Amino acid sequence: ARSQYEDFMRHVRDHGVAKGDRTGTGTRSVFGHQMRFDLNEGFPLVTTKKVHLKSIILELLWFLRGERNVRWLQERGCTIWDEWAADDGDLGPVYGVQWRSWPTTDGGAIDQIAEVVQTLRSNPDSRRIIVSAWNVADLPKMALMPCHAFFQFYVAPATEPGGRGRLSCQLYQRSADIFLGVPFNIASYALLTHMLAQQCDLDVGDFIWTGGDCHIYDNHVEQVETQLARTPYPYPTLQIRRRPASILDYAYDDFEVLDYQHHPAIKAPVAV
Ligand code: THF
Repeated sequence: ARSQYEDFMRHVRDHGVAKGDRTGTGTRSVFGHQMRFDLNEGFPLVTTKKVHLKSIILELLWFLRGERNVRWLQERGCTIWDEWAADDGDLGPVYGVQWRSWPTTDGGAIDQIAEVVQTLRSNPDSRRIIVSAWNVADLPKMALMPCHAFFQFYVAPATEPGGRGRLSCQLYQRSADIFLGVPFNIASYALLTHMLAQQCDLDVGDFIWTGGDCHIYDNHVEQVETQLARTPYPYPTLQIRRRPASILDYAYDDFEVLDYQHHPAIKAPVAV
């Protein structure tokens, strides 16, 4: 349903327990929640506030480049990672590094994204099409441990001869900032699913979001009230303007979101 995100937010507001957290801000929190977005019913970009899709696209391209420094984002006007970066912009071996070059004990590196593409093409029935950012040995070196930590792809076979399979993705997010982060996280993985489907000649299926500690920060409560008083619009549509040569060759201008009807933006401080 188009109000899944808002229903989730309302549920945590009404039933969350008061809980302290690393940042010292304080939260209302629920442990464990799942949402399922059928990507054929529209692109799941939250409509009850304006969501800054440019930052979402740039962040995803930055992950796919295997970056660990915020400079590339800053040069493009995206500041969402600045709070956690060291003076030289470094974040340590965060998402991009683990996705593209998970270090092996013998000094090599594994490109988990390349392996996903290869497996989707050669063995779509596989139950091992997984990317993990949760590199236990590297966690102490990261500026922030991965929130969206582990994701799996699944191909439902074509239902008619000559038809296409349908690509679904499920994400496990250990920690979920419902007001600020979750709209970004949902749209980011929905986008990645569309890109991989295009690269592997598949249709899109579902994006399933699974959350661990799902929380509303105490300093977002007023913003949440504003948002929950609004009625969601139908989701927009994603268009990818060309088919790049590989999953690593997408550019910001390749993406267009059509008919994004939304309520006004709502500002909120991010807990660091
Ligand atoms: N830490 C916390 N507390 N919340 C998070 O959502 C979060 N992340 C990433 C890492 N640590 C986190 C960083 N991602 C915004 C959005 C995503 C972020 C960080 C900040 C943010 O401030 N969004 C504003 C402005 C958007 C913009 O400037 O482009 C917004 O209104 O949406 C979640 O993975």
